[in-house]
This record gives sequence, structure tokens and C-alpha cells, in this order.
Amino acid sequence: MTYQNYSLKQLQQIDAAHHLHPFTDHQELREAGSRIITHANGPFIYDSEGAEILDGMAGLWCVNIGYGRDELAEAAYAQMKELPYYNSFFKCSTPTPVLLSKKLAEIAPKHVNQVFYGSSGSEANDTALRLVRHYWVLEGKPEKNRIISRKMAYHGSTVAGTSLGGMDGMHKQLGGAVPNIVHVMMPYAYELALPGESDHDFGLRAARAVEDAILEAGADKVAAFIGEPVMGAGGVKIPPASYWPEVQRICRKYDVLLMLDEVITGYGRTGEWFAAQTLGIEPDTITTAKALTSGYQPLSALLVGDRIASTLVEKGGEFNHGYTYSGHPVACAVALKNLEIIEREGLVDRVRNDTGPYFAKALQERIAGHDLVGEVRSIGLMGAIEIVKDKATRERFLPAGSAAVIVRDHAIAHGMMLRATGDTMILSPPLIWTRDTIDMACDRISKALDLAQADLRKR
Ligand code: PXG
Repeated sequence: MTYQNYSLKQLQQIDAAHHLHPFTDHQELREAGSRIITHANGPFIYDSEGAEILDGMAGLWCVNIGYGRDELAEAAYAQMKELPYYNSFFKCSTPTPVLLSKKLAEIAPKHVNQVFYGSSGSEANDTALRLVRHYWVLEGKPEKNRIISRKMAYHGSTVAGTSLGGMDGMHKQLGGAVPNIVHVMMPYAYELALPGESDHDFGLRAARAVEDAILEAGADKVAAFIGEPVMGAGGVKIPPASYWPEVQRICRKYDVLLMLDEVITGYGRTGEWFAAQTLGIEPDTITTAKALTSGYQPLSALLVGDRIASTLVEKGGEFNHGYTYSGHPVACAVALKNLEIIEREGLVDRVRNDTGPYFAKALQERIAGHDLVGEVRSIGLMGAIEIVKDKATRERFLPAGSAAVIVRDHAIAHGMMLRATGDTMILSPPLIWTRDTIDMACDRISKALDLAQADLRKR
């Protein structure tokens, strides 16, 4: 690889001079220099200094089958040689998106049988927003246009993704969101439940915030509700079991479409192919990306339920939307091979029956008791650790978010990559993790917590 002719220092200098990174303070980045990851294998990533780091985030919630899979490289190579690109506009198609669509219809919930491709989760959510609004126009109800989302939701970084999302910092820089999107409370019991309120009751109350928003606008003005089954970037916020069935009931009652954003939860993370199956709900659209290719190629698939798809066909007329790379043949070839590997290795079942429960138990038994930890929670192979100053009162360290960064930096220094969002540590490892890998992760996280505690005491 050409980078091997450059020293770490040189790469960092060039990076600072020319490369604008996502979600980054570029002044800070220039002072610190970036961490340069040069290669990876299985569950480990390696930086340019040769440090081996256990990747607790599967890249960015995506490398579900782990690194170093020759089969995916071979699938891409073979497809590039045969047909690197052709479009799927103008009544054309290529074989790999055709076959991938069939596969996705097989593994998706029964009532979901159509797929619209893009290259990222953000693009897929743009498609979803356009599609549900188009659906209601076709149904003769163009005024049924409002979309209800939630505070702290993350639905991507395009204008539509940011507008759908509920991140204040992103909205502040947007200078004008897509109109007619509103945000209601998130289902996060740890911070929002009232004193004495059970998780169950809190879940129902959070769902009723959706109903209130529908009633406020009038049901004839509301197109859809969008939500992540488990809020990912917002801090692995797992709603109480009462939440989603109630949201679904409310959506049905008022004839509001349900859009599920499974960009993080799709393809096995919660122990089923899709969280919709884990939760037993029937969304009208399912946004997926990331682990569809285990991150080896950029690809997203908006899975579309029969209700919307049949209206598109019955009413006809062009849906004026699409991307050059919709159904990219190479990305789809890689996705097909990725899904084949997930199936062959039984990774979804393994998460459901073995590693998921073991991960939950390990977090409870080995992490939850630490003085710095207010709560641990997980679903499948997706977990969170809340960092607090006082376990009993749930008081946080100030300034907000500063303690989690200390934990994270110690973790990385001790060979454990995890992510800090606010005061929440996040884990979303590759599905190839075994019980041994989970033990190794807990060893390293415990160590990082101890070191962080010593630092925080000194402050
Ligand atoms: N929806 C959800 C639920 C996501 O998590 C997107 C949409 C957008 O996908 P693309 O492919 O356009 O990035 C995401 C992406 C983080 C982090 O810091 C999370 C995401 C992306 C970048 C950073 O946790 N999720």
C-alpha cells in the first residue's frame, strides 16, 4: 500500500492540511493529530504504531462479520471485473441487486417485500421521507404530510436526515430544516422516568407523547412516525418493553405509517435479522445500511412494506427520486456474500442464544458494580454503560461528557475501542465476538474505569 512510504507524522500532517473529518472540531484535531488505523483482522484493528485494539464498535456499528474477510474482497473483485457499474434507472437492472432484493425479502418481516437502494443510511432516510409523503399524495391525502420523530434521534447527516433527527447541535447549524417534522420525548427511563414511575408506565407515557403529537396536528395531517428501535448514536437507549407495541397501536389507530430506522439494529445486532422481529412490530418502512455489507462497501437498503409498495404499483406515476448508485452491482455483490456468511456462521442465532445473553450477564456482573457506573443495559450485542459521579443520586460529573471521555481514552490506551456519547459509553461489537472476547472486553473496560476513577478523584 502506498501509505507505507509515509511516516505516521507525515500522514497526520497531510491529514490536517487537507482532510475535513465528519463531526470534528478541526482546531482540536490539528492540535492532537488523528489516530491512523492502518489494518484490521477479525475483531482487532491496528494503528500505525502497531497497537492492537479490540474494536468494541464494529467500526461505526457496521463491521458485523469482523475484518479481514477475503470472501468479500473476492466478491467485489469478481463483480468489478464482470460489471463494475450499470444503473438501475430507465427500466434497467443488473443481477446482483435483483438477487439481493430477493434475499432481503426472505429475511425481512413477512409483509416487507420491496427494496430501494442507496449508498448510506442518510440517503435511505431521504428516500423514506420522500416515499411516505409520496404515498399519501397517491392516496389522495396530500395534507397528511407531517412526520413525528423524537428528540436525540439520529437519522443521518443530510438535510433530510438532520431534519428527521433530534440532535440540537445539528439543527442549530442547519439554517432551516425540512418543513413539518416535529420531535417528541425519547423513551429513556433512566433520565426521564418520574420518581416512583415503573419502566412499564414510563414506556406507555413516552408512547403517548406520540399520540399527543398526532392529536395536536390532527390525524389527517400526520403521515408517519419515525424511530430507531433502540436509539444508537443518542446513547443506546433501550425503550421499556411497553413502548413499541403501544406506539404501533397508536399509529394504527390514527392511520399513521410506522418508519423504523434500523441502520444500526439491522442484520443481526439484536439477535434477529431485524429489530422489528425482536420487538414484534410491523413497520411500513425499514431503513438499513451499515451491516448490510458489514461496512465493506457503502450500501443502504430501504425495505418497503406491502402497503406502500402496492399503492406505488396500483396508482402508478413516476416516483421522482433515485441515486446514481442505487443498486450498485459491486456493493450488492458484497452484501450478498456478507449475508451468506452471517447465515453460514449462524451469527444471528449466536447473538440471540449465546453471546447476547452472555454479554448482558457480563456487563451486569463485571461492570455494573463499579463506583463510576450508574447503569448498564444491553440488547443483543449492543450495550451502554452510564458514567456517574454518584450511583445513588445519578448525579453526573461536570462538565457534561468529560468523564466518559476519560474512560474512553484509558480504554483505547489499554487496547479497547469504545465510544463515548455524552456520559454514556457505548459498545456495538462485531457479531463474531465469542464469550472469550466479551471477557477480554470486560477486563479492559474494568481497567479503564479504575484508571478513570483515580483521575477523577484527583480533579
Ligand atoms: N440512521 C441511524 C439510526 C444511524 O445510526 C444513519 C441513519 C445515517 O447513516 P449514514 O450511513 O448516512 O451515516 C445512522 C448513522 C455515532 C455515529 O457517532 C452513528 C452513525 C453515523 C456516524 C456516527 O454513533 N449512524
